[in-house]
Amino acid sequence: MANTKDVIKGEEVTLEIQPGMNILEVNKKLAQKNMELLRKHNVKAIDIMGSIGAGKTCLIEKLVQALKQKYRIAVFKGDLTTTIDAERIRRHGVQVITINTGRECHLDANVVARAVERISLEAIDLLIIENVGNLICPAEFPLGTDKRVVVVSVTEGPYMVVKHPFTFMNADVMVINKKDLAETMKIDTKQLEKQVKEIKPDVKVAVTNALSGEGVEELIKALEL
Ligand SMILES: Nc1nc2c(ncn2[C@@H]2O[C@H](COP(=O)(O)OP(=O)(O)OP(=O)(O)O)[C@@H](O)[C@H]2O)c(=O)[nH]1
Ligand SMILES: [Mg+2]
Repeated sequence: MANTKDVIKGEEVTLEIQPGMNILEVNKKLAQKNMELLRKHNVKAIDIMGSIGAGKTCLIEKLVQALKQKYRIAVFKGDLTTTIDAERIRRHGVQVITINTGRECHLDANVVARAVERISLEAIDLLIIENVGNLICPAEFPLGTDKRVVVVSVTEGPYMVVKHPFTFMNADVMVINKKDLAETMKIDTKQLEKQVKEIKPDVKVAVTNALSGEGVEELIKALEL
């Protein structure tokens, strides 16, 4: 079970917002501060976004397994109320902090700053953040990471890219996951790749099976890790 120190509850979180301040602007400033702090300590950080069940946690497990010899890793896991994913990731021997957001459908730079206070930045080189499962809300709230990843799975159908352009405009890497189910779902991953490149020409794309680990090396390259 998680130590209570490893769980941050949504109700503890307060954003210091003055009347008239724009919440997105405040978040941007806090994200900048997070980025400066992480860079000062040479910690690379990655924000992993994507819809519910797209395979974010499975991919993080595979990334941790592949990278834990090379980097000292910590993971922040955003979830409404549970610590289920945190337990899954913790099995791989890395420090995990759960950020329970309550009713919020995304993490923000403020809660991430709170979580950063609970880890020793001297003791890590890589911070992986699993955002709350949602393809829309997290995009508007940068956290101060070096890279932003959007995970989609072929089981979400053929239109998730064209229907959510704003999410992909903010992404450095798109993962098309569950490639083992592409044929059954009649999804052409090349078509999804073409669509995302029309929205964000420099986005990198990795096509993965997060259960077998196929494509994870491609993802690691796309993340420049
Ligand atoms: N067939 C197949 N199943 C997968 C793959 N990746 C993940 N799954 C399954 O999809 C389900 C959801 O995977 P998770 O990793 O929990 O997804 P998630 O995005 O973290 O979900 P939330 O945190 O709830 O938003 C699980 O049952 C996984 O076993 C894949 O590449 N292929
Ligand atoms: Mg998850």
